[in-house]
Amino acid sequence: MILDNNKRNPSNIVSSEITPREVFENRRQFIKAAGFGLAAGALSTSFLAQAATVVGGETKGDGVLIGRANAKNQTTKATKLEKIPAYKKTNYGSDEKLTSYEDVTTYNNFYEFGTSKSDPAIHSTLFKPRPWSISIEGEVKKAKTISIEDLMKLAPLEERIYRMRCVEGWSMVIPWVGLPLASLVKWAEPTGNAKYIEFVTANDPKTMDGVRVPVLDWPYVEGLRMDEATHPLTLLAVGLYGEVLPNQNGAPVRLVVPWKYGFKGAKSIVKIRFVEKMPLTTWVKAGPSEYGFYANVNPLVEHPRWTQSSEKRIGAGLFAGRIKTKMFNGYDEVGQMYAGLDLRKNF
Ligand SMILES: Nc1nc2c(c(=O)[nH]1)N[C@H]1C(S)=C(S)[C@@H](COP(=O)(O)O)O[C@H]1N2
Ligand SMILES: [Mo]
Repeated sequence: MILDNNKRNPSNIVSSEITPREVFENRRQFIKAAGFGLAAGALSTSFLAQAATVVGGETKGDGVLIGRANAKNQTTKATKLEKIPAYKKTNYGSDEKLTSYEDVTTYNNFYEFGTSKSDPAIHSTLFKPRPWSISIEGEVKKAKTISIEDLMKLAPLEERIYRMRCVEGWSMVIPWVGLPLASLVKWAEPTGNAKYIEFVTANDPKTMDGVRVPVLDWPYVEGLRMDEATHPLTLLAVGLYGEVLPNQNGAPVRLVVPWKYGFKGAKSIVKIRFVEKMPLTTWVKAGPSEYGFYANVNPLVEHPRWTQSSEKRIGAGLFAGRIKTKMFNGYDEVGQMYAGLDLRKNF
């Protein structure tokens, strides 16, 4: 994954942050897609522009796509998002200084909308988070679907202020609104064979320019062990700052697992599968030596290309200096789930 640098361009990602074999595979896939999968007429300007940047062509500024709104005519303030009518406040993180709404909604990782931090806010305007439903499959008594409206009624919505630590070495403090994932798990009625949950996210090339480019193996998939999924800290977020989630933050519903690196927090979930075996997740597939299934925040396990012992708090200011990263991102109560597990091997 990418080191925090707003000005980096996508061509650098390919050369320096994905292993050569993956670059080769991706180029092959891309060439195949361009040659056979898609008729030339189906390629939008922005697809061509983005494809060119990712496959090693010229970057236009900060990887900005051609033929879409740009940062200047599309600010987050322009979008009036619906307030969440009722939710209860909690004590989680009540002593933390919040990251500003502006930073939370304009500095994002959501590669389906592009690989720059600014891309998701700019390029997610065509994405339609409603109507929405999640399909529940696999090791459950009966496969079923649930609408976003019904999901939001499974348990009282609560506001929880959580720290989020990205594997890239930056962090934020975000006031989420959501409900415990445990309440959905209960509603889903998993069978005794369900040992893990797989989360599959939206993959719509019509509204998500980024999925036309094989930087990751789409759709984005994440997973949790059953005890992690039902841990009281694990949240299905449907809002932030008291409003429904902006598209760039994973509307209409995303996972939040505060003791794990941010990439575990799958955005815009469309499918939840209960499974017996550990799911093969997107970042593990992309770089198994760099990203593990557990991905617990751990200052003692260095990323092969950078330190995990400290982090930059977004919005803290130019001279703020880095903060020491805490084991489990400071959520010590989860430690007991990993007793007997070698957290260096199971990183
Ligand atoms: N579907 C999807 N989910 C995703 C990602 C992504 O690229 N696609 N990026 C992840 C990463 S690396 C991080 S740090 C968080 C960022 O969440 P935020 O932009 O809401 O702060 O989302 C995670 N969820
Ligand atoms: Mo991340």
